[in-house]
Amino acid sequence: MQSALREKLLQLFTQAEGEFVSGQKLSEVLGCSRTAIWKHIEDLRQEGYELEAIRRKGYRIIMKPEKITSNEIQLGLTTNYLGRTIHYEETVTSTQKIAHKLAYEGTPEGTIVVAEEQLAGKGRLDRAWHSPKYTGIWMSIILRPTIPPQQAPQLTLLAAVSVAQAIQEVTSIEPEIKWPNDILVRGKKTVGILTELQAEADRINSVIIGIGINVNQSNEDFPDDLKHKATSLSLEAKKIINRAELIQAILSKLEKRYEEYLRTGFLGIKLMWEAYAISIGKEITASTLKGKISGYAKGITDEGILMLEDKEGLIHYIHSADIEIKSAEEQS
Ligand code: BT5
Repeated sequence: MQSALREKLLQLFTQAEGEFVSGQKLSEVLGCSRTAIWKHIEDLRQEGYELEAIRRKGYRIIMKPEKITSNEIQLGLTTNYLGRTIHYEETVTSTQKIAHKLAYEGTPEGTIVVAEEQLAGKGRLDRAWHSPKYTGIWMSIILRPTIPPQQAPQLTLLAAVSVAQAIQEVTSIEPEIKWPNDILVRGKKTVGILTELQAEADRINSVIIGIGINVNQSNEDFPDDLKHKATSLSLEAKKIINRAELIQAILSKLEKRYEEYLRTGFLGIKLMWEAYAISIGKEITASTLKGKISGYAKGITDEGILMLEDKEGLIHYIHSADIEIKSAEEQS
């Protein structure tokens, strides 16, 4: 089905809020025959929409599919370019992999890749990201900022702020950010962000921001090794969350924050980030590729680098690490 027509049809059903829309009205508004409408309805059924048809009354929507469709993301999207090109797939190895290929081929800035399931979802340092079907948001976003490659880690913090703001807006949950890329709810990991680059020594070609969000998983959906340290928004908010709506909110916040960042620099993002930060002002251990350092997390620099003060009062500038926050009892 033509996507504009499909969008209009879904819009009519959405406006009807579960009430019947007559075949007559559908064919008038969409400008096609009633037989054509019937065919479009069949197409929607194929996609997993549950529609009821009653003679003389028309059609009504009973259930939208569990799937996120590109249309649902685009319907009501308020951005100028983020999410205006969508690559949606049912099952992928990793959305990052597809996004890398698209970026290399020159896809427009703001292109997103969204999948229902990842068979080889990636975390940092080749760790695995658990991405079961229909439950989460597994999304990669392609940006082409004109910033030096060394500043790219700032985009991880920018993305974390945008996702945290969107979560707060859509679910009323108050998330927390653990430097650099984790979003936690009540101390449990709910979101992971992976920023990857296609760059030359002094210029960025593309930044691929991978965002993984546990949205509607129940406790049983998590493997044993994650059960105690991960949670989903739905478990925390105690209701099912509309994934398409959350994607829209993320894209909207991210575009705003990104535009501000390109115009005015990192400082504004830093202030917003600090409002969510839980790892600052605490005793932490940072595991870096060079080894572990323990100390007091003083804050982040104006560039987004973590400052850790060790027992001797020496400040370590940490560009990338896994952070463990010492428990309340261990804090001195
Ligand atoms: C991250 O890595 O947190 C970045 C995750 C990025 C995932 C997105 S999904 C869309 C895009 N496509 C991809 O293939 N990836 C991106 P890191 O900080 O290294 O954390 C990884 C660790 O988090 C794992 O070793 C597990 O301990 C834990 N983990 C794995 N899956 C999880 C999940 N669903 N929820 C919470 N924790 C998880």
